Amino acid sequence: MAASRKAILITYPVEQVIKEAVSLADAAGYEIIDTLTQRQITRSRFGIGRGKAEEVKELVEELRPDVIIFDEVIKPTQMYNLASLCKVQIVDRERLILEIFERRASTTESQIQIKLAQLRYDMARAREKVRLARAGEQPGFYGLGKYEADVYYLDIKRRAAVLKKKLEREETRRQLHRDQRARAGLPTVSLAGYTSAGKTTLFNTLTGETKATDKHVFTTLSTFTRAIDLHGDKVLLNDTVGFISKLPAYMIDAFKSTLDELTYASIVLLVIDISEPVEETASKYDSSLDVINEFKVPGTRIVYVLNKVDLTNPEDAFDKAGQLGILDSRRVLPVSARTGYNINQLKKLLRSMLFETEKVKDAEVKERMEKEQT
Ligand SMILES: Nc1nc2c(ncn2[C@@H]2O[C@H](COP(=O)(O)OP(=O)(O)OP(=O)(O)O)[C@@H](O)[C@H]2O)c(=O)[nH]1
Ligand SMILES: [Mg+2]
Repeated sequence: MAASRKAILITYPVEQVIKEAVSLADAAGYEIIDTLTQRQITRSRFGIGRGKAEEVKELVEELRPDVIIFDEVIKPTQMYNLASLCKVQIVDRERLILEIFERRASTTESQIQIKLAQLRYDMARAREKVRLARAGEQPGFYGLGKYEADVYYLDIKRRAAVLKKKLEREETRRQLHRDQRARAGLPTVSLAGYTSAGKTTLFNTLTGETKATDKHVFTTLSTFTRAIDLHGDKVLLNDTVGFISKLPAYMIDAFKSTLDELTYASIVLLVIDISEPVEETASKYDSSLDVINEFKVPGTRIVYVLNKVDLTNPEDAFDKAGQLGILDSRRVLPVSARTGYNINQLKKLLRSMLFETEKVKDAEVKERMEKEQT
């Protein structure tokens, strides 16, 4: 394996935020050799304050990193200013996520999606970057100075349009598959949730597959579908791409066709890592809901899977779920995808939601009638 590139990380002084940034950097193939934190990292000139920027500059001279990872979405001017002060390339949060996707994308569709997302990232910054590069090139801006801003912008736009067409063809193909499945009459259950929540592990446990799972973020970048047997009735189970906080809208857009499965699913299993401290679980849960809402999944179709309960216990899991505000729902279940704890319960719950609604309604009516009679 290639030696990892060295990076200095700039992020917020919050443990979980640092942890996630390091994990992202790791997944993109960077080794963090030092971390600087500041409460505000979206300030005017450098993103960080002047004093902090000088501190970074000194660290760069001392440690000679390949890049600075800036764990926020910053403006081209801020990136340019920091790059020219420190004489090293800046990789912001979006760029970092794009780099991970680029390394991981293995299917044609995800490769087109990632290229398109990269072009959208460049497009939003094209004019500004060319203007800055013409004023004097800096790391990360090399070669742009020779362009006319509009020519560069239009070139990116044209390439993006070509990719969009290709992606539409892939989407049509996917739609055909979906139609075939619909004709087969099988309901679909889709897994969703924050990256590393354990979706693929649960997928493997339920299907007997051996799809790759990993502690790294963004292990899964394309959708898989397999049939599973719910004590006699068949359903299709979908594994999907994980979510992450501060995922820009265009990136969700780029993966829209993959995540579209959520819109068509009869049930969405929202997988939540319940073993983490509740603040962490809560912020990931919020980010997940944001994405799920994008796809207009009604609340009644969501099952909350409190995963990794083997690392804690069911009481703690329910307590945390309560703090997230999802306790009163009947569709909450602590499970362990790893040990298999409550997996049968999960299957029963799915079965009852998908196939026994009528029976349940009948039973309810019967019960009410009996009550009325007494
Ligand atoms: N202890 C424990 N670990 C688990 C459980 N489920 C998953 N994991 C671990 O959590 C990590 C992430 O699991 P994945 O299944 O790859 O997570 P994912 O949600 O598919 O992640 P992405 O594909 O990146 O979105 C792996 O190291 C798994 O072994 C569980 O129930 N208990
Ligand atoms: Mg996965």
